[in-house]
This record gives sequence, structure tokens and C-alpha cells, in this order.
Amino acid sequence: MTTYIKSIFWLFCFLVYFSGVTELQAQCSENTHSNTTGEGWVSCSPSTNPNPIRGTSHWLQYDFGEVYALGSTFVWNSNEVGQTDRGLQNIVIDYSLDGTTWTEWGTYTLLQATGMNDYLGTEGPDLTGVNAQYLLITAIDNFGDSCYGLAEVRFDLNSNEGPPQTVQLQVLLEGAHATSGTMSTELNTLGLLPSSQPFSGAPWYYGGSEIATIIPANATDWILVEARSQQDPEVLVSQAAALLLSDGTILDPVSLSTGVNMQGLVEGNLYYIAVKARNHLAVYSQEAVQIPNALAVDFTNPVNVTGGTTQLTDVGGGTYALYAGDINSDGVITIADLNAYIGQSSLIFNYVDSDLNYDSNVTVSDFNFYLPNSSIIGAEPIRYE
Ligand SMILES: [Ca+2]
Ligand SMILES: [Ca+2]
Repeated sequence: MTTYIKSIFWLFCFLVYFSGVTELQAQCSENTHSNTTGEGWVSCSPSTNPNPIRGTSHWLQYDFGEVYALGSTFVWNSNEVGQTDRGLQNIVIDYSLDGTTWTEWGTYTLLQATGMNDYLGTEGPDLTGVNAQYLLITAIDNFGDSCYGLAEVRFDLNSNEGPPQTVQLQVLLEGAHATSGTMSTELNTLGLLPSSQPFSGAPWYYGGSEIATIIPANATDWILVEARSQQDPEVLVSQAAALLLSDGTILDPVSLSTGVNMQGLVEGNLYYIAVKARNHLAVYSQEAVQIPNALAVDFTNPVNVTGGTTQLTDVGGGTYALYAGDINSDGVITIADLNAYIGQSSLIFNYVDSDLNYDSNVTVSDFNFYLPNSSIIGAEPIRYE
């Protein structure tokens, strides 16, 4: 599960890039719109559009900061007294996850503003079904002026709240690995595995509220699963915590079914899948994977991992595991991890990140996992540094 912004919220005047801006003053009136000169966006000279197929044009690009499911919109067209013919009339709307690869939503025709102080604006295009971080409005024409203007657009943004999609994967942890693809369950046997997901702190700050219905006897630990944009694996789409079993498969902590149920994914779409543990180097898939996936993403085979054998360690028998030693989970194994280890050394009977071999104690055995792996650098798109 992922934490979502449950309530719809509105962004006003969230303009990021402008073409040929001659005047700009953010418009944040509650409902009516002023007709004062200088309040709104005006473009008098076209410029290079972020979407190359739009050429040189009058355009506005919005950056919402992350990917949202878009909804309805409300538009206040250019409302300056005597100059409402600056207002955009026919527009084409494009959207993007990364600001580089654009998809055309379609065209829309706006109404001319009244030029009155009590101008209420009008409903704009309903963008329901679009998941995007960037939205681009390009003018096709206006109501006749040589300059182009728009006063304000309100976007209703929401998280993607369709049904959860199940992601299946298999992964081993070097430090917990015992023999032939099987991992230790000692922390569980000792009763030390927490019932709540352990990724709420740094560096993950994952806000999920997963509490395990039960912790099965063959559980090794929790892991954090991420789905990332097919266009750009830097773009995080959804996260969920799962129970990692000793054979490397995962369970949804709530339903206790195989795999993990993730919110915010669109059935049939492709996503890069990343897997993160508390103290091992995180990896992500070599390819974007169609979700839901009947065939688990096999992270024990370097062929399926971005970076291949540079990101996994051979634990014998043709089986690979995540590198132990990224105690602070920032994505690189460095002296910072050693310092974290030193800070927890000699702790016994604990659930702590420095316990790389999963025996509940922080000892030289854990240091011996860190040492050969120090200086290994994890995959850039999923690192925290
Ligand atoms: Ca580290
Ligand atoms: Ca240990």
C-alpha cells in the first residue's frame, strides 16, 4: 500500500515555464477573477515549445512536482478590460511523466472572458484518466489579439486510486543467505520482526501503514517494493512493503497472498520494479515489467537486474543476492555504513540495520559482510544520495 493524498487539492498559478512572458503576476483569487491589467500570463512572442512537435508557439508548462492522477479543471481566461481577445481559444494539451516524452491528450476550446470584475471562469477540460507530472498547454489560436493570455487554471489532482495491482518478485539477501537459495528466519524465530513496516524512517520516509496480519514462520524480514515509471526509472510511481520469505518470494503483509498489492498502478502498464532491504544494496529491474506479473521478477538472476553482476553478488550455485552492507540504505556502501555499524556494534538481541547476517547481534561477523562490499555503488535512479 502507498500513502496517498486522499483529499483532492487545487494548485493555483503553478506556472513553471513560460514562453515570451511579458507580464506575470500569480492569480489566486478565490472564485471571481479581477480584470486588472498585469494579472495573468501574457505571451506576445512565440518561443520553442518543450514538445518538439509543437515547434515555436505560445505555450505554458505546468510541473506538479510528482506524478498525479489528473481530474477536472477550471479555467479563467485572460480577463483584462478591453483585451479579452488575448484569451486562448483553441488549445492542444500534452502531458508527460518526465517533461521529455509527451503524449497528446487532445484539443479543447476555451470561452472568452467577460472582462468584468465578477468574471467567474468556466469549466475546463476533464483530464480524468491522465497520470502525469507535467502538463503542457499550447495555443492554436486566440480571440484575435496579437498577444496571447490566460489568467488562471485550477487543476484537481488526486492519487491514482484504481484497484491495487499485484507485483511478484524473488530476491535474496546476501547477509541472510544460508544455503542453496534459502535465507535465515532467525529474527522471526526470536520474535524480533516488527509487525509494522520498518521503512518509515530515513532514508525511505515511506508512509505506508502496513501491519502484518500474521508473520509466517518462514519470514526473513520486510522489504520495500517500488514501481517506477517506464519512461524514466527516476520517477517513483508507487511503493509497498512486503514480507520476504526465506525462499526469496514475497507475501503481501495484509492479504498474505503471494506478491505485494500496490496502489497507484494501471493494470497492463509497464513499470520498472525496484526492491530495497534495510541494509543491502537496492536494485531495480533490467526491463520495465507488465503489471500484474504472473511470472515473478527474478532478482536472483543478474540478467534481470539493471547493472547485472555489478549489482548482485554470487552466493553459489548460480544464485545471486543483494550485496550486504548498505546499512544506512543510501545506495552506496561506504564508510558512512561502517560508522553506522560502529554506532551499533555489540548490540545484542535486536532488530537493527547493522545486523547484516540476521542473527540479532551486531558483531564482527557483520563487519565481515561489510568489508568486501565497501565502495560498491548502487544504481543511480534509486539511490538516495
Ligand atoms: Ca550506505
Ligand atoms: Ca549479526
